[in-house]
Amino acid sequence: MPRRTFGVVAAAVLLAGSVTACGNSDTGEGAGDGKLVLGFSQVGAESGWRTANTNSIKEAAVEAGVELKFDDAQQKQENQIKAIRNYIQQKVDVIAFSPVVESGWDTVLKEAKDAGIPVILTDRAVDSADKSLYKTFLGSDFVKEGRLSGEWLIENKKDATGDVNIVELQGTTGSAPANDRKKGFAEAIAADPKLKVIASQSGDFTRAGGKQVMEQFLKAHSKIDVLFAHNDDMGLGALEAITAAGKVPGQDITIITIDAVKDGMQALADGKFNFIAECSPLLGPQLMELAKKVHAGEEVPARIETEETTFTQEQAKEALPNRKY
Ligand code: GYE
Repeated sequence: MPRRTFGVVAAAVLLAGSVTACGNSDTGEGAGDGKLVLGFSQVGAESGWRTANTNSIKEAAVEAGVELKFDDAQQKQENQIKAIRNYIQQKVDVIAFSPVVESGWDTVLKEAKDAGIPVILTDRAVDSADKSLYKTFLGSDFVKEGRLSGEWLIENKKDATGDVNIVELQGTTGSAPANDRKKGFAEAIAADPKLKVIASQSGDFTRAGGKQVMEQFLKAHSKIDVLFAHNDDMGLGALEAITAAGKVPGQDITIITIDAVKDGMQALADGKFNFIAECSPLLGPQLMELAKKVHAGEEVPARIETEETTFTQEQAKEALPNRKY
């Protein structure tokens, strides 16, 4: 269902704008058959979100007639740097990547720039001070996702008496979504002093990580009222730990997650989760359009954000039958 619209208005206007020039068509090995060659370095396959994101990019490339070179970095920055250097050597037309962590990209981005290959950041941001090292960022407002989660919790616990003890499962250490979701959530719950984060640790965005860290939390703390997990998969892993500890997820412990992939939405509809802030992985079509634009030398907005919503248990029940990923 095309129920989602993307992007800021400016972005939409620019993306819909007409192509004015054919650009530097002499770049890239694939230029022979006229196809744009896009080298994409993916973070890994750590979550349901990531799988949906990879599928979206692969499908959109086929549809857009783009020749995609794809590399899975298995959550390792060194692998991403290697892949990007490979793409530079192969003289691809455009490089896109989803940086596993925010820091440490300046050198390789400078190499791409010196080679005249435009770079698009997809999904996750970098902290480079030199913004000329990449053309644009396409992805979500992670701070907002954290804030919406915190605001829902304030409302949900407004009548609670005494401290509300929260444990937090962070995403990959140093990644933009982990940093920003933590920040947005903390800022929001600061408005209610009874909401207290008593433990916060990384579960690396995986089910196994979520389960293992939640087991530790449950051992160390006898009173846990809320779990805030930075993605569905860690929340799903934590469900096993919570059930094994003899507690009822969604009732004894209020669970908030981010993403809204199918398995997460199912857990929400089943009453095991209590709230999800959505993060859309369907970035493929916009990425292909942007790749064509930057290759043609056109101006693109510096930042293009996906539009997202939130889900309660009732809303999840309604949305689930049409959920594609
Ligand atoms: O939330 C998580 C994935 O970068 C937005 O990465 C993405 C995050 C997503 O592993 O499930």
